[in-house]
Amino acid sequence: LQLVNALSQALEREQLTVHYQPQISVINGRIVAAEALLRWYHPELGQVSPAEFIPAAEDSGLIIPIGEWVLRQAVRQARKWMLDGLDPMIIAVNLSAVQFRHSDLPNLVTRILDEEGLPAEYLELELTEGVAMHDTQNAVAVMNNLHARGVRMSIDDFGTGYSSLSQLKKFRIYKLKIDQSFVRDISTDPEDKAIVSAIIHMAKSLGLQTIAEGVETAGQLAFLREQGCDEVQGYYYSRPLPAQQFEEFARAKA
Ligand code: G
Ligand code: G
Ligand code: MN
Ligand code: NA
Repeated sequence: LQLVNALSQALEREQLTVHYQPQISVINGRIVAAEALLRWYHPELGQVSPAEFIPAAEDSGLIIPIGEWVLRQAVRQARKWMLDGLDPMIIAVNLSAVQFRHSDLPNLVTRILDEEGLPAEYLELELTEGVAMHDTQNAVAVMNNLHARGVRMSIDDFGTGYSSLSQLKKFRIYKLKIDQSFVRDISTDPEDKAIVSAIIHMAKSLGLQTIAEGVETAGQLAFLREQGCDEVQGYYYSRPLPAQQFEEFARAKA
């Protein structure tokens, strides 16, 4: 409850910020996208991880205003980078289950894109497997709606949930994000190698892109490249950065 009370004031007290982590093409090393990751600094609690406060935000309903704020910040930032002449890139925003099931989501997304002036094809929404697989029928309808509005969708933390191939086929997604728990030991663990390789090949045969999360070493990158993984994200390239630092990183890389 203390956490929820503090969180309910976080927006107006300007304690929330958004950091950005690059997603890099394996083929040419360019930044193809930036994932928006929420950060909360509370004067007494210190830095609180979203892994801790997102569940509380979902239970209390605070995720609706907070999620809207993150979406707007991220879309605004992407538009600003575009105007400032950075190479075009996609902005990826995490959606919680509660936001995804909220009936206003498709209209909200369109409204924010219009108001901030970002073409829909530059926005990607990351959904966890659990979100997509819970109430599949509704999930398919919402995805069709968002897809018709031109927004991309990806499946986050892929491999940790229970998606069946038949369900995956129905979803309007274009990318699978391979969970970092499988990526961590791919240089040494034969089972993780097999899992990651299988995900990449399955995705290819379904016409989906793949990105590996939590890439920290050159060895991991080499294996992923050899398997044909399209993109990588992780500390090997960059931690999530404040907007200004992300921009400097992007300019130095271009
Ligand atoms: O960035 P970090 O590793 O601390 O994030 C921890 C978890 O919080 C991750 O699962 C990430 O997807 C989630 N997260 C970060 N930002 C957001 C956000 O804006 N919305 C939602 N729903 N989840 C987020
Ligand atoms: O669940 P989601 O994939 O949205 O969460 C991404 C989380 O992973 C973020 O909190 C981010 O800070 C974290 N992260 C990003 N890159 C790395 C990495 O290379 N290693 C580790 N351990 N965590 C990472
Ligand atoms: Mn994510
Ligand atoms: Na993930």
